[in-house]
Amino acid sequence: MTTGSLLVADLVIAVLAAATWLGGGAASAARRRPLALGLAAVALLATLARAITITALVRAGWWFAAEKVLIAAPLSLAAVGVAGPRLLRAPGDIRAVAVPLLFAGYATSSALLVTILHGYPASAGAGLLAVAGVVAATAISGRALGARPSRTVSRVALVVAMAALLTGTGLTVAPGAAPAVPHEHGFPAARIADEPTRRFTLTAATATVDADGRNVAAWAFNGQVPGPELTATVGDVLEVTLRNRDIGRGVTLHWHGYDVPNDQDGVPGVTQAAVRPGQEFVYRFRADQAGTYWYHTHSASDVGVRMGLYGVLVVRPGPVTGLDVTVPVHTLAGRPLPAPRVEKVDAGLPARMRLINTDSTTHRYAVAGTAFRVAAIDGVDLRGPTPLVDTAVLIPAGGRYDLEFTAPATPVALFVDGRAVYSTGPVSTATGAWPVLDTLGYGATAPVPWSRFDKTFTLVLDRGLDLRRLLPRYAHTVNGAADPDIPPQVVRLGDVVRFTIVNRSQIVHPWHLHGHHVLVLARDGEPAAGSPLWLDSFDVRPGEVWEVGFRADTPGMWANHCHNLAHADAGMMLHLTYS
Ligand SMILES: [Cu+2]
Repeated sequence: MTTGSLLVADLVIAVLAAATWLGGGAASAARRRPLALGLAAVALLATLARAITITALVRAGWWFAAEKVLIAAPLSLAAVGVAGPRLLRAPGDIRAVAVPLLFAGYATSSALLVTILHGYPASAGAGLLAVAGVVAATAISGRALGARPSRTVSRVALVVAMAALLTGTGLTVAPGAAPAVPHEHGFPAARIADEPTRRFTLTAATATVDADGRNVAAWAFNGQVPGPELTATVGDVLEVTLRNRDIGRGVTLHWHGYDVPNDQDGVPGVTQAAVRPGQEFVYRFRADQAGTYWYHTHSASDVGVRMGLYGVLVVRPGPVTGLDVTVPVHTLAGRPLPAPRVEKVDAGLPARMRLINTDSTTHRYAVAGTAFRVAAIDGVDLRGPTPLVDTAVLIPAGGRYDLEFTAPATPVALFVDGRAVYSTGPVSTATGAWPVLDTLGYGATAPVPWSRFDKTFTLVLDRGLDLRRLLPRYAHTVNGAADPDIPPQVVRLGDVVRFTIVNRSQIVHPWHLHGHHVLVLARDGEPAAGSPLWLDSFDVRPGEVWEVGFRADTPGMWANHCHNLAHADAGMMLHLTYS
């Protein structure tokens, strides 16, 4: 069983336990004896079953189980300890066990709420608040059912609640917020003045564009979605003038995966101010990495990218030989882009398909009709990629895969989530059942270039109630905090840095560090076994633990966030900064 399914199973059992304890309490209050005993029996079993799921989660990693061990387990023990013996005595009047059963229900429910609303890390305050809630609810129920009110119980509730408030739940104490850093070093323009320069102008504006045969409202660069394809040859200087005609939320250009100098990175409030309507900003950097990349706005990035402010950036090592197609996949107003394209290709030609996922969720790609290799991921060539047949690849949000093959005499087709997007002739193949490539075991290995790490950071991804804002929100959190309250990660130039990224939530988080490619070291404790994977976007699925490393060699302040941009907007964003 994967850790992801264990997390789900544990949650389902916890909900079942809480619901049946509460149901049993209500049934006994209503003197429905058989129903009360039946529900209580289920509750008892479910509560005991959690011992198994919690133990398994501890074995998967303390991050997955901390609050369950420290808060849920004691509360569950209290539930069983209080309700169990009274049930066994099987009282003549079933109403006598109503309060103990309700107590058990409150105990298991409040532990559940700690997991759902507070998550990781466990805090004394959250535990005490949970206990105070249980005591108070039990006292109120007891009174409502005519039991003698107990002064001791009320006092205990009060003391525990006070202690909880004093300790703090961890949700109300703001650690140092990430400071906004003005860009202090400009790119030395003189140094690149003589080199071949590719100049582009991108004007952002509201527009109506055709999406899969229907006119939809969009935000577009130069009136088109995706924006113009920017191409360059290694060694060129790219000079891109960004203009904003009427995008009220502001626009920037972030060069996704392209490790540009920090002041060209296009993150508003961090490396530059957002470009407002009527303003412009000129980006200039040398194209010294070949590969497949993309650009997109980083201002109000969730809505901005979704509405169409993105495009392809391809840097080639030299002239194109054979077929070279880019396939930036996007969902615009619920319609899939790009439109299917059919192209006749001569047999024997070398072909490269550059697949780009510009959405916020994973897409599944499958090439039918030929063997192929995954030549590059996230712009970096793989080592010794072997031919694959009838195999699908999953590309995370923001990720790019370059597939290579030699065009056969028979038709080839690329399917994205089962939809034919590109073909050289009619192909009807069901690709849905194909196995998915695990890139961590693909290609030829090479040793990890570092033997020690100067800095190690752990990022535990979760959800939690964020009470630090005017309006509380159910945030996507890192280590229990949400943007802008996640402390920045501080490194020194030259440090070798390791990230441990843990997903204890129920959804995929495509992780994206700006300014650096990271080398995958291990997933779930298994060292990466194939070609070195230098990634800028990778899916951390529920229950997964990723270890990645990189050398801190590009000074500045860099965004480090989930590339499901709605998650980033809802708190899952922090910064890596150089001291
Ligand atoms: Cu996410």
